[in-house]
Amino acid sequence: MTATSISSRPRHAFQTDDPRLEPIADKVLSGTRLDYEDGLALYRSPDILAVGWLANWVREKLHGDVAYFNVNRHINPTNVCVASCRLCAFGRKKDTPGTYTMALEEAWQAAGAGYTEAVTEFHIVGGLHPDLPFQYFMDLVSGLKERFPKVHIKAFTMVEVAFLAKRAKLTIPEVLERMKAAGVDSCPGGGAEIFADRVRHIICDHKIDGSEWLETARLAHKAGLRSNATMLYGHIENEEDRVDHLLKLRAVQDETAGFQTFIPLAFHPDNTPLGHLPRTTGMLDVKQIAVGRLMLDNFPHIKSYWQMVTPKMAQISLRFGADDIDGTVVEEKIYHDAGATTPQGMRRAELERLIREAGRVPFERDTMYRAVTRSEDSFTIAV
Ligand code: V47
Repeated sequence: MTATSISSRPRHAFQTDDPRLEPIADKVLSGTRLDYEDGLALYRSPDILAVGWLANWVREKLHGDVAYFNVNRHINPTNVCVASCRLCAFGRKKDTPGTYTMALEEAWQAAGAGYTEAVTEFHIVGGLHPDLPFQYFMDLVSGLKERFPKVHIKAFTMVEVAFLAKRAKLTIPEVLERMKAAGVDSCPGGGAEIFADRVRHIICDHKIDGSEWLETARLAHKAGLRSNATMLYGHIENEEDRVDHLLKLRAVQDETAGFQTFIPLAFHPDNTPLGHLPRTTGMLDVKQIAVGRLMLDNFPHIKSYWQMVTPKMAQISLRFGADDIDGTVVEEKIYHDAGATTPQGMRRAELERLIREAGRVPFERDTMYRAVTRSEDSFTIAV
C-alpha cells in the first residue's frame, strides 16, 4: 500500500467506543494540531486500538510501510558520575566498587570490536566524571574519526554538554563548536527524563533542569547539530507531566526543526533507588509511542527502542506509530545495569526479520536517515 492511498483512507474507517476520541480523530485526520487536553484524553483512553489506529494513520502518511533500523555500536566511556540520579543504576561515585573509565586506546579498540557488520554510527553516552578533562572527550571523538572516518559520531547528551561546559569553564556554544571540530556529527536524546520540576527533583535532582536541557538542545540545533529527544516514563510521573514534556519538545522543534527522533524510554527500576517501582507494562509502552506520534506533529521520526521495550514490543509498535526500532547496539550497559533482560545486541538480519514480520519494509538508515547500501564488509550512504 502506498503512502498516498493510506492517507486517503475514509474517516469512517476510524472506530471507537470512547467518545473523547471522536473530536481528536477529526483533528488528526484534518491535520489540526492537538492540544494539552487532547494529550490527556489520549493517555486516559483505554481504547488503545483507536489511539493506535490514529497514530498508525499519521505514521503511514509520513513513511508509508517503511521501517528504519541502523547498524550502530554503543560506547559508554565511563560509569563514574557525580549526579546520583535515583533513576539510574549505571552511574557510580568515583572510587566505589564497580566503577570503570576506559583509557582512550581501550575505547578506540572497543569501537573496532563491533565493526564486523560495518557500523555506520557510534552512539557515545557516559557518566558525568568529576576529574576527566574536557580534552579526554575531544580526543576520544577525534581518535574515533581518525580510525573510522566513515562512521557517524552521535555523542554526548545535553546533560553531558552542559556538564562539560561547566568543567572546562566554556560556554555551551563554545563546547558545541569544539565537539564539532573534534568530529561529533549529532547528539543523542538522553537526559531529558521528564521536564516537570516536581518529578525531576525526585528522580534526577543534581543535573540540569528541564529548561536548561531544552535551551542546550536549542543551542545545539543553532550550532548545526541535529539531536534526538527522549522521555523517561513509567516511574513517578503522571499523565500531565508527560503531556507537558511533549508540548515543550514540540515548542522547541517549532523554533529549530533540529530534532530528528522522539524516543520514549521505559523506566527499568532494578538496582536503582526506585527499585520498589513496578516495571512498565505493554499497554503503557505502546501508549507512549502512539501518543508521542500524535502530539509531536513536527517530529519526523518516532523510535521504539527495542532494547528498552523488548524486540516483541518494538515490533508491535511499528503498527502503533513508530517508524524506527534503532540498531544493532552490540553492547548496552545503562538498561542492563537496571535489570533489562533483552539481548545486549542484535544482528542486522534479525532486525530485518522483526520488521518484515510486522508487515513493514526494512530500510537500513544512517543516523541522518539516508539509505545505506552494503557490499561485503563495507557500506555506502546515499546523498
Ligand atoms: O538519559 C538511565 C536513561 C538515557 C535508566 O538518541 C534509563 O538515539 C530506563 O540517551 N531505566 C541514556 N532508562 C540513553 C540515551 C539514548 C538511548 C537510546 C537511543 C538514544 C538516541 C539515546 O537512559 C538516560 C536516561 O534517560 N536511563 N537509567 C533506567 N534505569
